[in-house]
Amino acid sequence: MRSATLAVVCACGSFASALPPSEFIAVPWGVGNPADPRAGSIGMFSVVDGSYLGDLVPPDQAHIVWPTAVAIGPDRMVYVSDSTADSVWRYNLKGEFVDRFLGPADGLGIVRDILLYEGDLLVVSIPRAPAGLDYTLSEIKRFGFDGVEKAPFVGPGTNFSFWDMHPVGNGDLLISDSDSMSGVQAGVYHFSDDGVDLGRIYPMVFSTQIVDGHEPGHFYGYAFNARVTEFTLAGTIRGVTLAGLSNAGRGIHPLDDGSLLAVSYNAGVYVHNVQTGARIRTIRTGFGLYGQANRFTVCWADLTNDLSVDSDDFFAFLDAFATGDLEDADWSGSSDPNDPGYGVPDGALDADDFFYFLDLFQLGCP
Ligand SMILES: [Ca+2]
Ligand SMILES: [Ca+2]
Repeated sequence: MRSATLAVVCACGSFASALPPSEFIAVPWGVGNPADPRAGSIGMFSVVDGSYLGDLVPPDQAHIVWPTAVAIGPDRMVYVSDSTADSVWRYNLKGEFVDRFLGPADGLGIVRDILLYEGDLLVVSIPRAPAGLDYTLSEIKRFGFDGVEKAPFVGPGTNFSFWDMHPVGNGDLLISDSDSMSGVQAGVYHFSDDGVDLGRIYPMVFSTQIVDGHEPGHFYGYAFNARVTEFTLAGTIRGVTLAGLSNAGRGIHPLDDGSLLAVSYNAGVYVHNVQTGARIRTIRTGFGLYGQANRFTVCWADLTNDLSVDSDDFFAFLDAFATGDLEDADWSGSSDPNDPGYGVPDGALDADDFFYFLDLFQLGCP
């Protein structure tokens, strides 16, 4: 259920001392180790080599517990599914908490995945039952970005243990079924754009994320046992187990340098050779309750939200600045890229915001 008011809190720490990247892979990090200074954040990682670039959402101990996926809506808002809170949290692009967009009052159980789909938000919801999960009522719900629920993409009654959803390109989705406790055989399935099961492509227990492969028309499916399967809609091609990530695979994403960003739910973020499985780089370590890896492109200064950065956005900023609109005009507490307050909203409008917005403006749209 959407909150009627917008709560704006300090975004201290969000992409300080650097401009945010226009293209990045977002990986949510839960509070598996609450003492970790980055617990409860959404990190941004390089699409080229997986290096850590800063936070899309700074550490937020009040909300993110065990995040599963990130989506950026057509409204320039950041959506984070949380499997412990049975909720979808909403943040603005400055990393400030906005509200609980969806929660138990909207009929959500454990939320394993969210996906921006044809202007709506798809939500994998597995109801909680006294004895555990209730797969007889599992479904893929569908909501407009006004928070109004629509007819589900897949309604209850399939007994699927849905986990990840990935678009094929024609409206169809690849959807993983994580286990066979419901009687449905675990694996990666192909669903039509009207939510009909077209069959299993390959069997796999706890298949946690499906992404595009490096080669067009190919996909990678990841599983809890750190196994990466390369496949097409017609079937599997090859598989490799990522070294050193046994029994903890949570998310993957192809990198532009040909390697693979790998996310372990309890052990960190790494870069692996997708041919051999060998570990190439360690990006982040530690017990974190990590989620899936999703790639985004953001035009930061596009205040008019038309996927172009031009004079309209500059005048929109000036209007917001002149009317004291902190939401659109307060971006920074410093104009010095070396200052920790650079890129961190400070609740005040002054020349720092003007010069920081100019820096964002120069980034344009990639
Ligand atoms: Ca614009
Ligand atoms: Ca400011």
